[in-house]
Formats: sequence, structure tokens, C-alpha cells
Amino acid sequence: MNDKHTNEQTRAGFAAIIGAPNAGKSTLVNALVGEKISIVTHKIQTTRFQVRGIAMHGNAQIVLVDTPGIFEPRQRLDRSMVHAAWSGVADADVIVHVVDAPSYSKVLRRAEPSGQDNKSAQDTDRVIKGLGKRSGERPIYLALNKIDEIEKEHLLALIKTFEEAKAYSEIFMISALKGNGVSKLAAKLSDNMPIGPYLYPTEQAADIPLRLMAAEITREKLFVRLHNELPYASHVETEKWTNMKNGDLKIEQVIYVRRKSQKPIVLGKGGQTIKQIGQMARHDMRESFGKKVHLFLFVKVRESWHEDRSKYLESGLEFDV
Ligand SMILES: Nc1nc2c(ncn2[C@@H]2O[C@H](COP(=O)(O)OP(=O)(O)OP(=O)(O)O)[C@@H](O)[C@H]2O)c(=O)[nH]1
Ligand SMILES: [Mg+2]
Repeated sequence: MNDKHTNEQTRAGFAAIIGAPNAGKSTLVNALVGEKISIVTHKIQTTRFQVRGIAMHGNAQIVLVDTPGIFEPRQRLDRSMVHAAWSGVADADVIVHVVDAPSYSKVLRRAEPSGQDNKSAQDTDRVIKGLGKRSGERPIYLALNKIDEIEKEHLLALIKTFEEAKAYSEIFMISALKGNGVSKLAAKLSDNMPIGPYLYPTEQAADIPLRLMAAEITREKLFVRLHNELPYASHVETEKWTNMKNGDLKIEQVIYVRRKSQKPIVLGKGGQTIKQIGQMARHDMRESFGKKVHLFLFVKVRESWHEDRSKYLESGLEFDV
């Protein structure tokens, strides 16, 4: 009796966040959750697998499914990432398509878009096409992101273009980074969650194993610290996780690179680079896990880690797609 009463009052469901690489999907998920649960970098293809963030909004629980960017896949890891992104859409109650508004606008206006802008616009068109096939009866919202970096007239022109396409239930203008428009979007998402009991404890912010989250934190620092020197050739694995007697955490991780020549890049002169990566990662881990962390990083060369089935499965990626 009591249960039924609760069910009528609460809402819970899934919102898939999709879009081209670098659109700001993970930034948006973090903003909606109110905590950093998904890693963010200035580089494309940061997110490699589905990460679930959990946001409470009034009496609604929104499970946000952050997905890898959708792009033209070439290699196995690419295919698995794009597959993971679309499968996030398959189970969702609502879909949010995030678009980098300044970048897309540049391409439409032919205002000297960069190669990356052009590529990103093609990826955005790929998402629009893919959504057309998969929408079903569900609402699809467009989130024009990074409005802190676009002029108003260009934004209005962009909205008009998308309105004419009639592909979206509603268009939102947001800055995931600064927070503009985020709560309005959250309200809309919560209204569209199906009525039902909560899917997670209300205080839980993420559904990702802690070992994996720790590996993601280190991968973010690796990307941030090494910029273009180590493009996607790395993978991080938490090998050992020890709860120490004094309450601290001991975390041992391996950074896999594909080539021998990449190992000294990660280590840096006199081990300086890996030391900095470790310091930054340890800082974030302390924030995320609420405990002092003793972090040990090792670098190993494994030419074919990206062809290793187990490395895919542990992060929930499918290998044979
Ligand atoms: N100016 C501005 N930058 C933003 C905004 N949202 C995200 N960014 C930046 O855009 C870059 C990419 O953000 P991410 O959240 O990693 O993008 P993503 O869509 O998750 O990227 P992938 O995981 O690679 O597909 C980062 O440098 C963010 O700081 C925004 O509202 N305004
Ligand atoms: Mg991401």
C-alpha cells in the first residue's frame, strides 16, 4: 500500500546525452549531477564508454547516460565507442542532443571554420540522421551548448535553422560550463521521467565502479598534460585497490601505451611528467573518494591493448561490433 503511494509520487528514468565529440556532453552531465563524475578535456573523443550520472530534481531521479561522441569510426575502439553511444539511446526515456553552437554556426555561415569545425559539423549531421531512425515516441531535445562563446544573432539564426528541420521536441540554449540554462533543461527532463520508484539511492551520484572512475581520472590528467603528444594511444587500468588500516586508499595503476617510444613521453625528463600526472590525479581522487590517496603509477608498453578483448569488457564496451 505504502509502496504504491511512493510509486505514484516519484519519477525515475534515463536521459541519453549524445552528440559529436567535444560538444560538451560530459560537462553537461557533470553540471546536471552537480558533481564531477565524467572526465572532460579539450580534446575530442575523451569519453570512451557509457558513464551514468544520477541527478535528483524535485521528486524525479534522472539517470544521465553520458556517451562517447558519435563520429565516423575507423578502428575497433572507434566502432565500440560509437556503438556504446547509440546503445545509450536505445534504452533512454528522453534524448538530449548536445551541439557545439559556436562551431556549428561557423560552418553554416562559412565563417572560416577550422578543419575540426567541419568535421564536428559532419558528425552533428550524422547524429541528426541517426536520431531520425531511432527516435520512436520519445522526446528529443536539442541543447545548443557553449552559448557563452557565440554572438546572439548567430545563435538566433542557428535556432531558426534547427526549428525548420522540425526534428526536435524543444530547443534549449545552454552553457554547460557556466551553468546557463542547465536548470531549465533539468526541469524539462524531470517532467518527462516515467512515474515509478527511484532506480538508485537518492544520495548516489554515479554508477561507475570506483576502480574504473580512478582509471578515468588518471586518463584525464594524461590527456590534459600531454596534449597532442600521445593521441589516444593510451589506456589506464587500476590493478590494485587497497583500503589501508589508517583509512587511506592505496591505488596502483598501469598506463598502457602502444609504442616503446611513447613510454619516455609519459615519464618525462627525470620522471617529471608522470609525477605531475600523479599529483593531479591524486588530488581529484581525494575529492571523489573523500580519502587520502596513495597513488602508484606504472607505464607499460602493450602494442595491441586496443585489440585486447578484456580491456573493452571491463569498461562495458562491446568488442565485436
Ligand atoms: N566555452 C564553453 N566551453 C565548454 C562548454 N561546455 C563544454 N566546454 C568545453 O568543451 C570541451 C569538451 O567538453 P567535454 O564535456 O569533454 O565534451 P564531450 O562532448 O563530452 O566530448 P567527448 O567525450 O570527447 O565526446 C572542454 O574543453 C570543455 O571545457 C560551454 O558551455 N562553454
Ligand atoms: Mg565526454
